[in-house]
Amino acid sequence: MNPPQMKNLTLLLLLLLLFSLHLTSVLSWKKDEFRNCNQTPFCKRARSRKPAPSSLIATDVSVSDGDLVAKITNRRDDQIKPLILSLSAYQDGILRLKIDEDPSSIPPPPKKRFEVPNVVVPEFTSKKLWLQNLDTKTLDGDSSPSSIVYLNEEYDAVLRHEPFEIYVRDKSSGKRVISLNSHGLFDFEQLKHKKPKSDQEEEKHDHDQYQDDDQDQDQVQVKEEKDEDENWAETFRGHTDSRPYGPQSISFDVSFYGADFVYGIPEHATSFALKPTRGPGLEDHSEPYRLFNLDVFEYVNEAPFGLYGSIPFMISHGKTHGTSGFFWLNAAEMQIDVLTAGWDADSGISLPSDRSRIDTLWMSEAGIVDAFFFVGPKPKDVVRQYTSVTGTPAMPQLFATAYHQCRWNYRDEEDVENVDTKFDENNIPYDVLWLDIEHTDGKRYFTWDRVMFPHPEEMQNKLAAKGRHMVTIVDPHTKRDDGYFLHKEATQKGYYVKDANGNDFDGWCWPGSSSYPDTLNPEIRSWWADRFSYENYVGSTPSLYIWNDMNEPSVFNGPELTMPRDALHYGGVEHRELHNVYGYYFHMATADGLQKRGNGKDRPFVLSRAIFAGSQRYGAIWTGDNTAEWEHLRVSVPMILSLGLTGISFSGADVGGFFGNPEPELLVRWYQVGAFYPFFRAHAHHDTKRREPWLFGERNTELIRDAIHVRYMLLPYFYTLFREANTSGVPVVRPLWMEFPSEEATFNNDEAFMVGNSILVQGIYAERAKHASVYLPGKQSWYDLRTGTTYKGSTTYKLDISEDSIPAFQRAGTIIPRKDRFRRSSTQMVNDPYTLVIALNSSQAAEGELYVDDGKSFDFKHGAYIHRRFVFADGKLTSVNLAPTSPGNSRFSTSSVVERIILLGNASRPKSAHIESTNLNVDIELGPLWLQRGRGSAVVTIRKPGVRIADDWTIKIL
Ligand code: NBV
Repeated sequence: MNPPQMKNLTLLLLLLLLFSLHLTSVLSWKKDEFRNCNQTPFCKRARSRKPAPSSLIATDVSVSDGDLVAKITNRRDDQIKPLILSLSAYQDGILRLKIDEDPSSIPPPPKKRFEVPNVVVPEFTSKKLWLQNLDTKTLDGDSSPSSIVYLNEEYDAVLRHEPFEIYVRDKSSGKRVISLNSHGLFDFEQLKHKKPKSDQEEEKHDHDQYQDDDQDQDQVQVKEEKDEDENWAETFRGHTDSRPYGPQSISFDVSFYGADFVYGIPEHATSFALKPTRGPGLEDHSEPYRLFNLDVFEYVNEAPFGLYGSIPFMISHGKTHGTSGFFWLNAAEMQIDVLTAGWDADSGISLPSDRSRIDTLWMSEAGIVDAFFFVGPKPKDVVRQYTSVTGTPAMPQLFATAYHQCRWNYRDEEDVENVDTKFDENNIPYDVLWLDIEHTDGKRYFTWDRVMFPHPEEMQNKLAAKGRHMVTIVDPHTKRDDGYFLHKEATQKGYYVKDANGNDFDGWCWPGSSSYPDTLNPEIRSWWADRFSYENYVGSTPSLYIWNDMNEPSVFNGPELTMPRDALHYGGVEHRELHNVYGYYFHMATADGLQKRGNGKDRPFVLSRAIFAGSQRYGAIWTGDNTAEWEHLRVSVPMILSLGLTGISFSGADVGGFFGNPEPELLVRWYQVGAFYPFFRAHAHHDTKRREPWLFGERNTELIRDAIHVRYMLLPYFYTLFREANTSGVPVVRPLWMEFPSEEATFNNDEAFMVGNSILVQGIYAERAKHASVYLPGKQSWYDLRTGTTYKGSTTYKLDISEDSIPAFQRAGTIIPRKDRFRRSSTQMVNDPYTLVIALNSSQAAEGELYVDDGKSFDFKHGAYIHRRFVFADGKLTSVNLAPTSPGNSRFSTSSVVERIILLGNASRPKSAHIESTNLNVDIELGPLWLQRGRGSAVVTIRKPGVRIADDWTIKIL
């Protein structure tokens, strides 16, 4: 070996050593590696302020371009430059508030603050209600004027001039819904230019002249210098991030009225109803909810620490007002306190006390105020209002709504083939097989390890022949290897994020030294999207889809395992300003790439770990690296509920738990709950034992098969719900109170959840559970999903539990479409006949819907779909068309028929049924509700009515 070779080898060994040391240190979560509020200067500052009447006032209030505009001035300090404010109203009860620095101020701000682009959907702007006249008056009980903005028939918004406050109120009663700055905590740190050292010296000299020469003063001075230094840089665990514009944080208080609980602001592994973080009765060191996208290894339960995604949208719900929401479009680190009653006891502030109120404190490191108030008042109104701003969830392909099998890693082509065959041998359907980072050539994404995966196309085509798909992983960290085409091109084009000195940022991740594409820039996004064309991604085929991991972004040697806050993006944006939205743009560009490739017709499927508000438009998300523990199974439900409430309907947790080896019982229970997750995927860390469904003995295989079968039977129902989410924003999996908004007993229940409006599922989260306590809400009854046994509503039951299944019920008054024949994959079930399960209510009536399209293309956007409403009343079942039939629409049809109709709760015992369109009579028999297990009480079954789901028809029970 020559000396340069020796040197390289030593360097490599050293790096490997460092890397393995680093890995062992991150493989179990250490709180200390992440900042807490006290170690985060803006959070510490904001939390130390006390509530008091605000010294801010709104001046120069006028109407401009359909908005209410004003200046926000500090009446106690005329040295502080006024801020500019605008208030705009949008259709459907939405108020948008913007506050920023004034570009025309003297001196002007050193740069424009970051306003998050491409999150608000373009259609939203057309919903603006143009304000015509200024409506300013002194409201009852006030001493200063307020300006009023019309929102809708029931609600308006009020800008109170002095002290500055904004609130939305119910017009008829005058009662408040949401307010901002009612506790005077609004604070906006304006950008500064760092003064040259000479000026600082001069100031110090001037200052010295007025000081006595005693020791106390010296100490004050040292502290001031330290504070001054802290303004321009911040240090955490040996990392120093420069702050070229000084502190630039924003904070304010928001109050929700008529509220019993607040929810949302994912992603945290916590309860669904957010627990208070500060105020009387809580320990001093309790932390606020942190929104900062981080790669947290082995995260723990019940922690407000930030995980992989951030959605700064909070929803309140309560008996008095109903539901309302507040969304702050801001991508910098955010911290949010939920305050306990009495936290403001000595503030001298008295707010209307006629309604229960929850106060919160919002703090962000940078950006502007761009906030949206949603008036509700029903839960589904709020999600509709929010998704009209950030977009409704994308409509997935049918295959993506079925079961996914993943592992880090399926080793090679033989492994893939074996796993695939075993599913068939064990009669377990699955749709997608996933390949993790090891499938690549040295973690160079868009490449294949040619020894392990020499025939990628052939491998994918074999799966595709059974109607199955493959997903490969593509992460943002790009190996800095001059021989790697992606790196070469990105370097030449200048497409990487830069460090504070303007060089390509170089961080450490799976491939070693890595750089990161700057997908904030639309040009770079378009380039990134083109990487997914079949020509560019060699070895990819039309049945291959993508998984974006580590896009927080994860940087092993960065502060808190992410990118330094002073890294620079397109347009001079500091990483601190956009951190939480980095992964979103990466996800967006990847989804765009899949949409553009080939014939450009197929809907993309991209799973992303990092998320931001609006991620629902680009694909699915999962809750990251959970652990094979019962508590992680339990917390998966509130996590998925929170995501759904904040727009991200297509989400799931790793079934089985990523880290560790689940006991078979836990694995089975996880499959039973996971079968109802919107995104249903099993996944495992490479250090865990293999855990494909057939590896735990015959009985457990049977139980897991059964759980997966439930999902496949219910696919028509799930697909219909995905379409509902796609059109209205209402999530597939919802909290009970979304369906039963006035039932207090449901408000903090996060162990049970609704799948659509018809199915209630109660998870089992404990070992060897023999009983479960289940609350069934509403006035109507519920039917056990498998046995048809009836239970009265508004009652808590203590149910006996077996290993076979978890409690799940169909709500009386609903109709669920199913497909009961089992195939290898969802694709192979496309033409299968349907079963309709009619759960009759006390009036012997029920309703349900079915949505069907080609499961793949965008033709549904041009009307190529079937959308039926099934109505059962007066002994007749009718299928009504819900799809528009305008002549310009493209057509979709299917010859699929209804092969079975099951009636639950029928008062009489009918003999036969008459099909009006064909004038035929068919038999009515007693049959099992749940075919596969052949259990449960026999129920009334209309066999082979043979009506096509595409047609109008009526069936009369005789
Ligand atoms: O790519 C490897 C894993 C992946 O399996 C997992 O799902 C991601 O959340 N990835 C994280 C990186 C390493 C985790 C220890």
